[in-house]
Amino acid sequence: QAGEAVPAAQKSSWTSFLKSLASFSGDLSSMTAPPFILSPTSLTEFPAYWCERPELFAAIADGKTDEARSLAVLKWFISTLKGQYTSRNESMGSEKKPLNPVLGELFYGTWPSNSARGGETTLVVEQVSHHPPITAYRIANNAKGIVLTGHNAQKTSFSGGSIIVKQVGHAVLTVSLPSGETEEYLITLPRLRIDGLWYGSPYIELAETSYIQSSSGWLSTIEYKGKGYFSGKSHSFKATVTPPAHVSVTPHVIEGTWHTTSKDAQTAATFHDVTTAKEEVTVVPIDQQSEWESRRLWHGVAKGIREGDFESAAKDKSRIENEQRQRRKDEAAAGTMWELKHFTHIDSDPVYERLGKLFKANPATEDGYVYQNNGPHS
Ligand code: CLR
Repeated sequence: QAGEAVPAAQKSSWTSFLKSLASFSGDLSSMTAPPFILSPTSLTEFPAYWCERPELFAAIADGKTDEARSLAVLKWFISTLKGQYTSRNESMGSEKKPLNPVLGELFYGTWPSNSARGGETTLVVEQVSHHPPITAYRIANNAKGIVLTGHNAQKTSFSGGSIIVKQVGHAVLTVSLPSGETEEYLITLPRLRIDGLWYGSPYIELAETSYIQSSSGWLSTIEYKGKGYFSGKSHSFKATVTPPAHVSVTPHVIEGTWHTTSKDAQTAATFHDVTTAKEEVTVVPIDQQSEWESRRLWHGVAKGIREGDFESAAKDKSRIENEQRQRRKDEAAAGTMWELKHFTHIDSDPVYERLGKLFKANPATEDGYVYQNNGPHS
C-alpha cells in the first residue's frame, strides 16, 4: 500500500516529496524531505564503509602474485558493498537522506592496529565541493603499504518510480610491493537504483557494471543484478577476473550475492563472506574535534533528528546554512576563494587516464583530488 511505512502525519509531505522528485533534475541533497526519512549522518562519513573489514584491506599486500592481489582487491571491494548500500536499512529500517555536507567539512577516523592488519589504518575525508556535493577521501595502512584515494559525486534522475543514481568519481588503490614497485588499481563505481519509494521504505539495488583495472593488466568486471536475473535473488553479482593479454590463464568467475556470500564458479570455494561482524571506524569524542569535523558540526541537528525534535534540528540546520552563505558572500566581497585543507584538485587524474584506456572506461578522463599528506594522523 502506498505510503505504508510513512507516519500518518507525514503522508502528504511524503507524497509531495515524491511528486517533486518526478520533475526534478540536479542534486537530491538540497531537496527538502519529510523528517521520518532524515538520517543524522553526514555524507562525509560514508567513505569509512571502504574499510570496515580492515583485515581484508591489509590482506591485499600479502598476495604473492599480481593475480593473487587482483583477487584480494576484488574480495575486499565486494565485501564493502553490504556496508555501503544496506547498512542504513539495517540500522534505521530504510535508506535515509543523509546530511548534506558543507564545504570544508572534515571527517577523520582510524581502525586500530593488530597483528592481522600489521598497522593502524587511517581515514581522512574532506568535502571539497558543496554544489554539487563532492567528497574526497584517503584511507591508508602504512605498515602494509596500501593506500586508497578517491572522490564521490552523484548524478540523480527519476525513472519508473525509482531514483537512479549515477556515481561520478572513482578510486585508486596503490600497493607498494617489496620489489619497490607500486601496483595501481583503478576502481569505478556501480549505478544505484533506489526502490521502495512508493511505500516510504527506500532501499538500494545495484545495477550495470563496475570495473577494477590493475596496472598489472588483470581486470575485474563486476555485473550487478537484482531480483529476477542471474540467480533471481536481490543483490546478485557476477565478477569475471581476466588476465592481461599475454597471460594464458582461465578467467576467474565469482558469483553470489554481495550482502552475503559468493563462490568461485570453478572450484565452488567460498570467495567472500560478509555474514560476520564488521568493524566501524573509531572517531575521537566530539569535544576533542574541531568545528569543521562532521560529528561536531552537525551535533545539534543529529541530536534533534535522533530524538524526534525536528524543530530544533531544522533550526540548527538553518544556522549552519546561513553561516555558510555568509562565508561565501564574504569571500566574494574579498575576492578570495575557500581553500581546501587536505586535497588539491586536478583536471585529469593520470591513473584514470592510463588504466581507464585498458578497459575503455567511459568517460575517457575524469578529474581527481590529490592528497596533500597533511592529515591529523602522524
Ligand atoms: C555515497 C558514496 C558511498 C556509497 C553511497 C551509498 C548511499 C548513497 C550515497 C553513496 C549518495 C547519496 C544517496 C545515498 C543513498 C540515498 C542518498 C544516493 C553513493 C540520496 C541523496 C538521498 C535520497 C533520498 C531518499 C532516500 C528519500 O560510497
